[in-house]
Amino acid sequence: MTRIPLHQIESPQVLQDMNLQELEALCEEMRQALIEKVFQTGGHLGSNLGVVELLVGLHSVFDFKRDRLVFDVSHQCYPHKMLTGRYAEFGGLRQTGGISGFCNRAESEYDLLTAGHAGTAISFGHGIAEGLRGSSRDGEDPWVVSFVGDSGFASGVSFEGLTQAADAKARQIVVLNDNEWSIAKSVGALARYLSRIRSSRTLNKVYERLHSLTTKIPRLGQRMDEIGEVIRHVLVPGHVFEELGVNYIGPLDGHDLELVIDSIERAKRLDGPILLHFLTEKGKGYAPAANDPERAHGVKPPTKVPSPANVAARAAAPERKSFTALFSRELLRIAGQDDRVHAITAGMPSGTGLTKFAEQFPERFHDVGIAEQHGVALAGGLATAGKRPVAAIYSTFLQRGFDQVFQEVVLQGERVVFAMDRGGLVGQDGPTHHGVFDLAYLRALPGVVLASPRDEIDLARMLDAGVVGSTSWALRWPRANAHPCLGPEPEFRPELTPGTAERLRSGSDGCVFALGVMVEPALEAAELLAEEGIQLEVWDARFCKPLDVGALAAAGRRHQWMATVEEHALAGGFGSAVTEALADLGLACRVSRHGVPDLFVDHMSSRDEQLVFCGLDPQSLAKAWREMTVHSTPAGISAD
Ligand SMILES: Cc1ncc(C[n+]2csc(CCOP(=O)(O)OP(=O)(O)O)c2C)c(N)n1
Repeated sequence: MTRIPLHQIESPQVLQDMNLQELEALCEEMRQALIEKVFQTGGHLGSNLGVVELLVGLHSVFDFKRDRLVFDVSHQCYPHKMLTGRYAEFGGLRQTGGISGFCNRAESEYDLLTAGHAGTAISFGHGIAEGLRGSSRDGEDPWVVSFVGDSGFASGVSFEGLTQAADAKARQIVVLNDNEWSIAKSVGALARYLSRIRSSRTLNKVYERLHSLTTKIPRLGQRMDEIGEVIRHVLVPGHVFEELGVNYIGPLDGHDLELVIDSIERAKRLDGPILLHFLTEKGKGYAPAANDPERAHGVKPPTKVPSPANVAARAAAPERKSFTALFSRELLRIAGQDDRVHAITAGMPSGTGLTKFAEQFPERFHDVGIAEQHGVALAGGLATAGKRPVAAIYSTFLQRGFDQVFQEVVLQGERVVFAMDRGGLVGQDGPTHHGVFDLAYLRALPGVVLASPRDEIDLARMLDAGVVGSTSWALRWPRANAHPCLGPEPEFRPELTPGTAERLRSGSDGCVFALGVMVEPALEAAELLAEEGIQLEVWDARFCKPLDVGALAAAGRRHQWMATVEEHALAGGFGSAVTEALADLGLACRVSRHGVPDLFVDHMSSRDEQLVFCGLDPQSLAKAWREMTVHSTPAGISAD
């Protein structure tokens, strides 16, 4: 048949009728398309370039309407999206209203798990395999393929899934995409073990070729599966996995399409579970990515040419650095003064701002890989041994380590600083990555201090205070640039004693308590209203826990209405804490809470758009507060 070009592929089933040459040509076309498209919109490049042959191979062997495919993290699912009818939508990748950069159930029946957090594809896949056991009319249970990177594979939950799948003899294939990279280089003993196996690739290649040839000879093929295993054991070192009861095939060149297809076919003939170990090159086919896989993990969207008005506004405004860069700088300063300070990352040294720390203080730096649970427990242990650990974990990923925050840290009365970057809306990554639940899940823990800086100055001060704090501190900041100095210079700011807010503006028409970077739009909204004669009092709450109950009580008595502003879910967040406190005080002040509504906010082209969607921009806040003021009457004051 003549090869169907990529843009005409509406269903992956057409791959089953293509011959090897056609499939190889398709891979080439897909690789070029990936480079072209991802540079237009931004997105994950390196991992996707590395898995083209694996996904073409899988879709040409399996019909994933009958069988099932589950991605781990799923940032490497672009080739899968291209093959499952979404090629034409790549112009809108990660943009408002466009397709997601991750698998998304709402987009396609081929996306089974709306994923973004690593380590779960084997467990989730195992659940599907168990759920489908005995479901097929033809007596053959469907296969479930879990597609996992080497770093996600090394996370604890992957092994929890694998050991159970082995016990249950699940009809499950784990495709291990081993490119030796997480976002940074993969770490840990398992990575070393995989690299030992990797060194046997030449011997294994000889075996695979032999095997591939013999399977083409009728009758010998079946036998070869059996004798092959014996030969392979002689050629290739023993494998931990087989001892666990998992059939292991590999290591295999994941860019040799013929080999990829043959080995998937072979896996189908074995009993599950099977681990198919492929070696791939992150960034394959794009030299700059292959030469620097960490940088090519994600590609930024092209910067738009700013309008002349924006250029002028930017030149007039003080320069802003990212919170990540500022945290990086301040932690280096503090660690230079206090050698008890250790830093922990869960596989994300650059994203969390710890690259320089790792260079400068290697003996005090701990990259635990995608293992937040372990990382937090480790922090508890370090604190017990007299250190001052700073666990730099994105808000969304700290969810994984919540139980360790509870038991190994807070219950022990240990002092750990949690530095939660991406505490807020994240723009293009979308719902799996928004850090909008941390206040809710940490607020319930007795004794934790929850703080959020409004600007560069308070970031440094909060970090200083947290590191010498008498309890654990959790600091949150969003994916944003920090105002260099919002409000008074540091020497005129009140001490950062937990449970104290700072008043930044006076007014008698209503009172606003904002947290973290939301102080800025709150002040801007207040300025907009001041032009109309409405004067608002504005506070930087600084702490979500403990709250400044004294300031709240006084404000609740003085004002007709109050408002809270947070870049966090309204359910259980800062506004909830404030209304609880007012209720405890017996104050029935009207409170308007502004934050992320009770839904999963879609990915959008930018965080700013999401803030507008949530009504967290100055104009929306001003509109809400204008209405509050207009509808409030002195008689409406219900305080005692
Ligand atoms: C629980 C969790 N922690 C951290 C991350 C951040 N993260 C996204 S991709 C990635 C690296 C994934 O590496 P690997 O699993 O080897 O897949 P590859 O990109 O190499 O294909 C990390 C650490 C995450 N997605 N989930």
